[in-house]
Amino acid sequence: MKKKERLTAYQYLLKDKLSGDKNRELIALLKDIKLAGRQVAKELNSATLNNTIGEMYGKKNTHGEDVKKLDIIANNLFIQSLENGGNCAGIVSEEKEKVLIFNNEVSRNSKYLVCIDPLDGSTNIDVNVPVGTIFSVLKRPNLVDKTFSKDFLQIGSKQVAAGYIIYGSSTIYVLTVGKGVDAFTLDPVVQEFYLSHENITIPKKGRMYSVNQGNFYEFPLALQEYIRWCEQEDIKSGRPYSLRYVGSMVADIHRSLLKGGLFIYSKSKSAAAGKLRLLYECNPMAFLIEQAGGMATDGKKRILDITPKSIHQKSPIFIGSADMVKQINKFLKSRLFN
Ligand code: P6P
Repeated sequence: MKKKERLTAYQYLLKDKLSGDKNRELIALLKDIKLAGRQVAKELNSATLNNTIGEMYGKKNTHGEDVKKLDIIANNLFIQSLENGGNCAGIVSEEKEKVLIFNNEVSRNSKYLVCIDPLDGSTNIDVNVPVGTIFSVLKRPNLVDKTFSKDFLQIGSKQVAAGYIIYGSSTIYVLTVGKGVDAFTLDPVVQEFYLSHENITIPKKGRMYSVNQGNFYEFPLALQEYIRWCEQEDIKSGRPYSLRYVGSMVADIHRSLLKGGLFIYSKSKSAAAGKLRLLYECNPMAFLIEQAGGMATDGKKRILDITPKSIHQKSPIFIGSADMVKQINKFLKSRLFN
């Protein structure tokens, strides 16, 4: 029997989803992201031995969160690969307060912009829990003028590509270019990502909900009611559901994508807009999950319809299996979610 050919991410995209000259620059940009992903995976795998685990000597990021040494290492690797690749005109990064516009001749004329969380969930690195990179690709709205910060403030439905790289027992690059979702697993020997999951669809139903239960009494009453509903026994709907919460968005979303489930990061008494950022966490995950047949809202509207007002703007997010998002939306539409 003919052995199934192993296609690299580049070969797979070139063959079908990004065929044609018009997509050459986007495929090249996605390769630049993969390169940095491979470098970050190597840094993570040797972090304990290289003493790059831990905080950056009390440094805080723009959001007041402790910065890990690997946050900075990952951020620099992605900036270096995207700037030198020449396929991206500028980036918004969780690790940088302001927009970074690339000034070299080639990048300045690129068609694309990238919003990125270089290392999401980095608080988990010290305990060897999967972490990830989350990225979103936008088209520059105006190819004549130079790039400005406002060019990044596009609604999520305008993304041309999005995805994440999960650094776990395997390093897996999960990607959508608006034609479904595919995943590519890193072969650590040849250092290449090969197609491993084609046209992934998220189960319509699921029995796992993912929320930081410790915030329960800070949540709006409507969300408290939904969580209590998940805990009740009801054979017909498969309840009680199971609570699974890694504390790393990429890991919780990856499980939901493959097994079905609902990931929740809500607003609360101490976080009026939740914690996760729209441009480089909520939007890319919402684009990818919708492409896999799931849904993503902020409790009132579709994440991809939100007009961003600032580059680090936060949003509540309820994302995952379509039936589970529809179910929680019934609870959240009540006046008890205001
Ligand atoms: P909490 C990691 O810090 C992160 O940004 C996401 O990856 C994760 O889903 C969330 O924060 C966890 O936040 O408040 O539950 O610890």
